[in-house]
Amino acid sequence: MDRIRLTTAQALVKFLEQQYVDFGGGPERFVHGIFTVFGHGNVLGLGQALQEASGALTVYQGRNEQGMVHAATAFAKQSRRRQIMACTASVGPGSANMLTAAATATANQIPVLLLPGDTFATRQPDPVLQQMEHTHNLSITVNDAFKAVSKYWDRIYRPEQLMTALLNAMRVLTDQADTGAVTIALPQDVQGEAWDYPLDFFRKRVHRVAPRLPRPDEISAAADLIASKQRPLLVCGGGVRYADAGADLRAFAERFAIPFGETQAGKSAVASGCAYNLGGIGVTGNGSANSLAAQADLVIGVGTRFTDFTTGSKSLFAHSEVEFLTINASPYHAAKLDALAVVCDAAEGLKALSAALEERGYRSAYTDEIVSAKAAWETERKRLAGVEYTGNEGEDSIEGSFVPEIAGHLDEKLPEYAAALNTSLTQTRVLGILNEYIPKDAIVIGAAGSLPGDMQRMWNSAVPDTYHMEYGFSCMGYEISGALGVKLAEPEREVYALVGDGSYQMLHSELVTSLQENKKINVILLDNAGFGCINNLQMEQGLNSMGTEFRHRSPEGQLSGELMRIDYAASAAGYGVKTFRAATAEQLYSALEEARKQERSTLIDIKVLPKTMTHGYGAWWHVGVPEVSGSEAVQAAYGQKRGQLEKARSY
Ligand SMILES: Cc1ncc(C[n+]2csc(CCOP(=O)(O)OP(=O)(O)O)c2C)c(N)n1
Ligand SMILES: [Mg+2]
Repeated sequence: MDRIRLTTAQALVKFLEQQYVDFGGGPERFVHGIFTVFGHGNVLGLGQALQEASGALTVYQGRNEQGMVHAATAFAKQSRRRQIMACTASVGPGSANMLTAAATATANQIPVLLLPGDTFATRQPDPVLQQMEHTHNLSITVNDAFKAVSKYWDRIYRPEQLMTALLNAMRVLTDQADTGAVTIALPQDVQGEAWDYPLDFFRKRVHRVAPRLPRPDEISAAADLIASKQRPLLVCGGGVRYADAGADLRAFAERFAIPFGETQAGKSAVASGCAYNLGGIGVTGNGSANSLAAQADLVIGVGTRFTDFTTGSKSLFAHSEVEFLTINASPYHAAKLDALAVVCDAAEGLKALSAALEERGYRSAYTDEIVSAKAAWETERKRLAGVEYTGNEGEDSIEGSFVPEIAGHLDEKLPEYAAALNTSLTQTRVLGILNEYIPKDAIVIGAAGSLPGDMQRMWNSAVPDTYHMEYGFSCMGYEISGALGVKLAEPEREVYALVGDGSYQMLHSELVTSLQENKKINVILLDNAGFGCINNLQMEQGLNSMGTEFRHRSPEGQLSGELMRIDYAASAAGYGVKTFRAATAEQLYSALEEARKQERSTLIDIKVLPKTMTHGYGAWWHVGVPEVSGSEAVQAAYGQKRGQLEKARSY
């Protein structure tokens, strides 16, 4: 057998360069590049290997390990999991910094290959710089923490272990049902140790990823179930997008007159304009989708994990005889809600089910409900997009209420907010303007705070695959990092990260990487002076506002002083980002227009009135309300929760 003498790290890079996937359209490179933050744990081993490599992997320089892994995850998500990135961090803190993003990738089932450096396999220098010493078990390192957030985990103590580790890594990274972060920990000495690897290990490998086909008896049972129902409703999940099944779902909905709601991951699989697309469903869904969901006698989940946000903590699907049918590549997710499960690829399942239903001559019993539901939401959406703060004393200064429990206090508070932020813009108006003025084929990215809810409700995706939301983990800090990953995946399109002031403060380091790479991203920052959605949550459940607004400490010692005034535009301008400020609709229009003309990354610092996000629309969310409290408001909230729980399904 021909052999080649390489270090572990050199062998790793050589192998990754040779991995291809074939989803039916011919082989394509699987690993696009590698994000790095070098330190003593990886620069000499993996760093040297990358320097000597053929250059087939593009080497990126990350700024923060969490940020770079989010970027890598967004790249793979936008590539529909058909191309991935690797990420390497040093040891100790550098590796630990990747944990949050590893969890984000795994929660969202997005493949990413993580290569943290590790402490010495020989233990000769122990404790090496940044080593954590566990007196009861010397084999535990910081990297063991990745076991909880990875779909495959390994540590390479000997160079020859790399071969089985990498073959298993590829199995998981290309899995269509059960993928996520793959962590291969690389002790810093082993990275540089050599071995005579069989040459054949480095041959070009094409991983043929075939869609899982449904079994005919499963399809037949599913078609019989649908045929027995009058008012079925589809839930379009992320699996529809990964399977490239948007057109199949649309055809299925149109042929059998079945409306569908979109989850955060599934949104934009089909354009919003489709007559059967009711838009966002669930806790952050819209009133119309949720009202049809409440009346459905069959819920057909396609490629969805049925999270609490989609099911209203299992209370949304309230028809007395509702049953569940699922089409999912993962047997685990397919079995949720005690559904009749068809375990297969979304596109294949929909095609087969369509043929079976046609044989049965099926059509739903809806008459004009779908049209009127869509029209009703469009009216509400337009209202939201138009809401302005007039500032007129004595009259209603704002039209409509946003957060019902707070509406009573809102008029009283608005003048303070308006003065501190020097704005008259509501968040819903900003969303309306953005949706109207940014290019239809631009990609919008979001993750946490109140924006994902507003976007799931209000955003019209005119072009498929233009809505990129990380809501499997809802991880603050994904927005800007993710925008970079999306731009790397789709360099021809404009990308817009919609980010709250809280998320921006938490993590925006990859903005600098976007400048370095000349990959333009647009940051749309909505400054409402706080953790707005969490403030809503605490106040709705009977608590006071505490620790969720950005206020100075008061003379009394509480965080209840003046609202902080932060110039986010100035912060980004320092990096070299082209920045704009907007506190009126006109300023926002012109900032968007100018931002379009820029070649480098931009940021629009938009001041919005707190509490002017969307809220409500008929779905319950089960949260941890205290059972005992001296506050009547908390007691009342607990009573409401008990009442809701009685109506919710328990499994
Ligand atoms: C990493 C991380 N930490 C904490 C949270 C909990 N959390 C969810 S939203 C939120 C506040 C977000 O504030 P901001 O970005 O300003 O958005 P807003 O709600 O004001 O629109 C927090 C702290 C989270 N989702 N992610
Ligand atoms: Mg905020």
